[in-house]
Amino acid sequence: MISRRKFILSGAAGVSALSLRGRVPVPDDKNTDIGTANKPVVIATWDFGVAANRAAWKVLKNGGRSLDAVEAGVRVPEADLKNVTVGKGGYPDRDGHVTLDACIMDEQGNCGSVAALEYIAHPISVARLVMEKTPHVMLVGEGALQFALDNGFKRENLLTPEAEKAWKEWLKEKKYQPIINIENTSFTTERLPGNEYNHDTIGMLALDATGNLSGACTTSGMAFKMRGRIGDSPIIGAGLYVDNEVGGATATGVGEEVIRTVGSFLVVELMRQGYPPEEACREAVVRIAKKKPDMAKQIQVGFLALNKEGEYGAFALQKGFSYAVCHRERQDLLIRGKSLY
Ligand code: SD4
Repeated sequence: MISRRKFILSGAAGVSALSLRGRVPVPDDKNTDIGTANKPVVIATWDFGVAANRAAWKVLKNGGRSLDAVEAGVRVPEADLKNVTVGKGGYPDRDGHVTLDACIMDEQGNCGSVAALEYIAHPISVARLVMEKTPHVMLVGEGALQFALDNGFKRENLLTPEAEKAWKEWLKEKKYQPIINIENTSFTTERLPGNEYNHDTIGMLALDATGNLSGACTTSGMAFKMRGRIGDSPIIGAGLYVDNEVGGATATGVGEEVIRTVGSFLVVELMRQGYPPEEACREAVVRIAKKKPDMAKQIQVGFLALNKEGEYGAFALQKGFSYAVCHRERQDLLIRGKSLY
């Protein structure tokens, strides 16, 4: 359990002069929830990112590779049975199956992904194996399960009694509609003061001591989703994208809207054009809002980004988005992300 006292709530963590590399003007909005850290640094979505960052930091502080750090980091919420949106203990689909999505990307542009994977508690490690041991990027469903079992992963029941109870409760009305931060529930980690909602996918980005970037993203997806539904989280370019020349980005929230905008790729490309991380995230959020203004007011989407210089930032549609940052000077840093609404 992490003490709330150790959390540092910050709206402008270590603001620095921003290095704009491109010609594209920065949007004139003055949100400056932007931080800079010397490498190594790791950032992750939501309050549970604090505990995940700690595991990643153990790798980074000893000069380890960012890829190893992000895998170790996101395995923490994957193993947390009280976390109902990632890994074992995640809420099932509408038919009662816990199906997990995850992807990982390294500094060389290698990537691996699994989607609709059942019975395996650590989909991120299966995704890494897809990246490293197969000529493919993505395995889904039965094939992903078979690959995991063939490679020594343990088959286990991922539906906890708590998640089953919540599913049976949901069955009474069967309301199939994404509601802002619906996945809120109790967590082992503390929350930001005033942050009622803590949910969703963990997306993590790390810059290691050698200056290499990697990212990971893992989720049980939208609670009580249709059987077969896959969100943005395992889709390279949507839920996660890393370009070692520029930076990385990851997404959380209603994946359909992230896929429609190829959100994480968009954020990275905006950073390539010179946008600082928070402004790049903001622009991606604004694009979603512009396309479907009415819907955008009712759903949550958040982006998180880290560039090659160790500058980081985030932006979301709705209030309540938080992200965790860890580097040499500041560990257990938790930041309330800015939002459009
Ligand atoms: C997804 N972005 O599957 C993930 C998590 C989620 O509401 O559904 N959140 O879309």
